[in-house]
Amino acid sequence: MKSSQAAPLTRRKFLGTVAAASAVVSFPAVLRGAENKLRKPNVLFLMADDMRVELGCYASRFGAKTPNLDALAKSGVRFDRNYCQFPLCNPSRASLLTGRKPSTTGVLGNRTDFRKAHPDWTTLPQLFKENGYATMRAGKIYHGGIDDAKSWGATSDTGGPTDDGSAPAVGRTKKLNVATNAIAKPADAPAPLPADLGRAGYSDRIVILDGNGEGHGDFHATDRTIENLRQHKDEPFFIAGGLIKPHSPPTAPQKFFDLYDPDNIKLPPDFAAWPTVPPGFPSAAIRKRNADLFIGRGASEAEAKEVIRAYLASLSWADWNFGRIIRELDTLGLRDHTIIVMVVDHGYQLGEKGKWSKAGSLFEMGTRVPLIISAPGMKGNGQSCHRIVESLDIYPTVAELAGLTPEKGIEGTSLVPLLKNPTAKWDKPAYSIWSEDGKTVHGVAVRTEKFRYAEYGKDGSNGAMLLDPKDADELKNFADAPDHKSAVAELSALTRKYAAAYG
Ligand SMILES: [Ca+2]
Repeated sequence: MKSSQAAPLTRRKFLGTVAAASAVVSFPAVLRGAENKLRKPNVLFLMADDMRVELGCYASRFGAKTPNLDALAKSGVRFDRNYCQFPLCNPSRASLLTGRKPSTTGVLGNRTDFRKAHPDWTTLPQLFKENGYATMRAGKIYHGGIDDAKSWGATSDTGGPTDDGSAPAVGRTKKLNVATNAIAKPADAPAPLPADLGRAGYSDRIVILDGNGEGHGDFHATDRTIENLRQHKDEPFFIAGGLIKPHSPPTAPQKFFDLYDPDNIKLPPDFAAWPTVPPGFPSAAIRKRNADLFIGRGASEAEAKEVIRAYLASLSWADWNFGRIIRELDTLGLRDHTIIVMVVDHGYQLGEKGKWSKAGSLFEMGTRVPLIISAPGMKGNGQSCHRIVESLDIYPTVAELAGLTPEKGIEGTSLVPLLKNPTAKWDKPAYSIWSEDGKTVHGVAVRTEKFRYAEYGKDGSNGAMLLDPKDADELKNFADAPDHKSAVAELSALTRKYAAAYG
């Protein structure tokens, strides 16, 4: 049902088009209520940056307060085991928005623009644009500095900044106590990379915003998304709102800091002052350099608690901004014919194994990401889904919900069967990869119902790790355990098959 008319349609023209085509258009029955007979479902696409599975509705280990996303989860299906394809912004976002694996996009680093190699691909928002929708974004959807003009319509307003933290913020900056930090540097600690040092200026500070954060780009991106909803409420839309929080530096108004007491924060059992490869794990499993926080320096326990508290404040402020957008959707009376998708680019380690970043993490905390899909009328709404799914699956899911047919080459699998029945049979592992240099694959991980397994180097030449989800803190590597031999053989074959696509 691809329309040849790329420009956004006025409501009148749109209704006429749909009426003429109604004989062949078939939307999911649940989205075809009497009053919306001729109305295509809208999409509200919400995205956060570096927001690991730490929401209240995901049983946050630190007790994060996220009432708005918790309420959204209750209205839809919360995917408990959704995995990103790459623990870094640009490769993950390029994969998710094009519906292709990183091996297919060729985007393995933060500087590669997928569009240069693939001018003819149709991205998820572009699919909607080409089917008569008004498509627009505010804030960070693609990676900072890399946007895609083909995805967004003529009426797009880019809204807030897309950068990762250098945007001016109105408020106070609290420098962490670097000068008196007495944490000794391990002899084998490598020097920070120049690119990481460039971010060190904001990696050792916490930003306390004035008021409700009105001076910050995320507040503006939220306002712009609300404005976009108001302006386009009478036509079918795909409106994307992206926040750059809780990406470093941790940033929030004071009242969000007040929600948490650092003295009540219990550090992870494998917390360490510096990135530390746990005994029995391959050295490739943990990069010895931090790339987001504590760059080039150790973390004292007091600092670690202060930063975790600030991350939680930042996360709660992001939740508050998402809440403003969702409330506006309700005020406009659009909820009943709007599919809401909330997703994150990748996970994060908050001091586990001494790591303060996502980069290189093929652990659960680096690759597991929140995913909430609230689509009107789905039988699974209000439930959580424990099946293994991938962010790659979002493209075909949203397309199917709107009755649109994706182009050939999309590699994900629609999750609509799980939205209807979250316990439906499902047997599809999730894969994530890591590249140090943006060119070569250095690690491939697979997640099945029973295990998480990763191999480093070609054919595992730099080691392997087998994690048992029952070991929630991922403290033990079972890769060499005699009683796990057959599982390792099976999982190794899966990662090597997956890696073969990279040559
Ligand atoms: Ca990110």
